[in-house]
Amino acid sequence: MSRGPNPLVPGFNPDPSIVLADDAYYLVTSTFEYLPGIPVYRSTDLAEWTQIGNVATRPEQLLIGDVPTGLGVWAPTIRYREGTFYVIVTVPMSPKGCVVYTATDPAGPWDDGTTIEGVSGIDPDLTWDDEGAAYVTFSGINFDGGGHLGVQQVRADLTAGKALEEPRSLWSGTGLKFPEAPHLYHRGDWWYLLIAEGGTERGHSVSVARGRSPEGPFEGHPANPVLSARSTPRPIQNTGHADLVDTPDGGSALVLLGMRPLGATVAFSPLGRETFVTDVAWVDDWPQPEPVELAPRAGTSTEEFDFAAGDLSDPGWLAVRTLPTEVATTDGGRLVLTGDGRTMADRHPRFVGRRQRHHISTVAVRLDVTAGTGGLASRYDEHSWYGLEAHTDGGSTTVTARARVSGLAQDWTATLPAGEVELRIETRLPAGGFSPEAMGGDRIRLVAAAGGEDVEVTELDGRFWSAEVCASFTGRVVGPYAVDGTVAVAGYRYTGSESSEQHRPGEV
Ligand code: 6LW
Repeated sequence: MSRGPNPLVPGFNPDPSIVLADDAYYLVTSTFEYLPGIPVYRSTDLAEWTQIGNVATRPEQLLIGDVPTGLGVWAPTIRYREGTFYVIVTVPMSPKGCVVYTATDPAGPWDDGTTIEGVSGIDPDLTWDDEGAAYVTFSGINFDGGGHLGVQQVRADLTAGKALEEPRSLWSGTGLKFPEAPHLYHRGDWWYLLIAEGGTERGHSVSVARGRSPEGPFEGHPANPVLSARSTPRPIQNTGHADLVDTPDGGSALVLLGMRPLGATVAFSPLGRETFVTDVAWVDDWPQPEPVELAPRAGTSTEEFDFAAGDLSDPGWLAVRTLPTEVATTDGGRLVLTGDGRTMADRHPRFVGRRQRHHISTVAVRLDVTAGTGGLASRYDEHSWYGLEAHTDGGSTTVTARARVSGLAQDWTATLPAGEVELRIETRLPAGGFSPEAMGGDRIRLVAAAGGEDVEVTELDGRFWSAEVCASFTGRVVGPYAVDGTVAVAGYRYTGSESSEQHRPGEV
């Protein structure tokens, strides 16, 4: 039985990095244009995780207020040394560039970060040699149009914020595209360089090399890539971007990103890139990862917020290019969002949300929309989202279901009695067998309930809001929004579960 559960940290949680410090594990993932940025998850057994905070809780730590969609926070690395936690990350298109944050408590607060000049690239790793010299190893990119430069490295002065030398090229894999996500480890007599190659789609792979010094030269594993799900019917695809850690039982494991595509032949992943785990054996001083197995947690997971004071302080709330507290306030057990005409199609929607973490899920909000127009949306980005929007006028509430995909728009309308309205987004797995539904993606019901009436406003084909179609690096983030006036949210409830019925790509 391979290590699990898998997904390990479900929902929109790509590019995981992990560190073991004082008997606890800490794991961080990418957040792109969302704030707060870089969630910090903690576990004592490498199996069950709690989000204890975020690295970037103040906008000045990231400067992504107007960052293009898809950019922002890419691929952090977390490390621990002599009582201090370090997170190094690149924020492409932000003046922050390649930046290192430190904290003594990983729950925060983290400092404002120090930009390291002289690192042009993505996916930075941080390690130290035996003398304490800091090495930043990264995937070099010429941002002036010169493309990928392979895996590079500099020694750096983390306090002064500068590279101490010109980048040197290290080993760059077997020739697959985009050698990236490097991590460097000292173990026994060897330094190991773990990288991703093949790109973050179905070709994604983990390759490894080793050398006697952190600067190389590195020799690749004869059987690279040592892990990939490409061209297999495995239920977890796109596996790559891995980080190595010791397990509680004295072994080794990788945490890595992967996707759970739904569908028999062409398959689609509603939840985007999630974090998985797999065991690693050591054979002739080489790491040999096990294939990544699907092992979802059993039972139903529930999250409920009634917006009594402080509820928005839960670290799982996200907003777009700004903090949740800039968009919404809590007032007497209600979450209040104020619209200013901007919609979910705007780069700055009046929206707060949480990650959808299960294929079978319901998100329900109870809204007072007598003083405004707003609703409940599920967002990949401003081009790709769906939801329900409501407004009460006189004796009735008009509910409009909206579906948006890359410039395509469709709306459906229903009329319900006036009064508090419950809006629900429900997702479920597609039917199996040879049915048209089995061609991929989940099914999405948009439901409204008021005055004792429960109306399915529409049902959507979830393929259109999957990582493969949205190409947005994110996942689904679901929550309330306001367009105009004031929208009061009386409660937010999430329930989610998985089924052993998930289809495997290539199987019918
Ligand atoms: C990340 C790179 C990648 O920096 O996608 O998975 C980028 N591959 O390693 C954004 O997640």
